[in-house]
Amino acid sequence: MSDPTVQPVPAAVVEQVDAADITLSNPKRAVIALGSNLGNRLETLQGAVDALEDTPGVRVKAVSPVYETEPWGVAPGSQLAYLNAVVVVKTTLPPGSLLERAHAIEEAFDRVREERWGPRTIDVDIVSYAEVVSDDPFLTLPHPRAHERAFVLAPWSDVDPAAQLPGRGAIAELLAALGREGVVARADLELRLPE
Ligand code: A4P
Ligand code: MG
Repeated sequence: MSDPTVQPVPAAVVEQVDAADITLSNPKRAVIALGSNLGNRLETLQGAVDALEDTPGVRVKAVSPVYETEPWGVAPGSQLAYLNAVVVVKTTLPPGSLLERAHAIEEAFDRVREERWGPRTIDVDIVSYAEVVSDDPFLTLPHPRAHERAFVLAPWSDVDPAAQLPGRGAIAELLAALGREGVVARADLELRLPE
């Protein structure tokens, strides 16, 4: 027999706990890398910046210059050039919720995942989140390849020259060691910081 003094909780009161609703009380700084090599690349990058700013719990603090970059990790000539940029945000979302939002933005821009490092309308990667270091494959922090990518480090150093990549050191030094081959500033293209 069930205890008649224990009232069942009406369904309406059972709160849906959505990961994206969980917020932290003190905002954290996160660095997000954007890349596009399909479709209207600049428009898509701007759309991603705007979508980040439209996210509850996310404020875009800085948007980097735009770079045109040779595709990394694929045979030369097999893919179109990328436009890459970096966005610095302050966020009350925990890292997992920020990644969910990144994936939702990719889906909104019809990102198709067919092959690893395949061409894409938009890639939204989390480069770093505060000082968090994690080897979780779902969200590795900092991004496991950021330190070896001038297309991430160059735009990042434009908006935050003194930045450190947790566990890897000063980004200025990482970039100096890598060089900027295949990574060219497109001063004629500009991303707007949302108002
Ligand atoms: N994941 C783990 N850690 C992270 C993180 N810090 N940020 C997981 C974002 N995602 C992270 O990613 C695969 C899985 O990685 C996700 O499900 C997520 O849970 P994906 O975006 O689905 O696939 P992908 O991007 O093709 O794979 P990957 O390995 O993330 O590729 P990369 O390293 O992002 O490289 N060349 C130039 N010039 N410019 C570019 O922007 N980008 C890539 C993609 C290749 N070559 C490029 C560029
Ligand atoms: Mg990715």
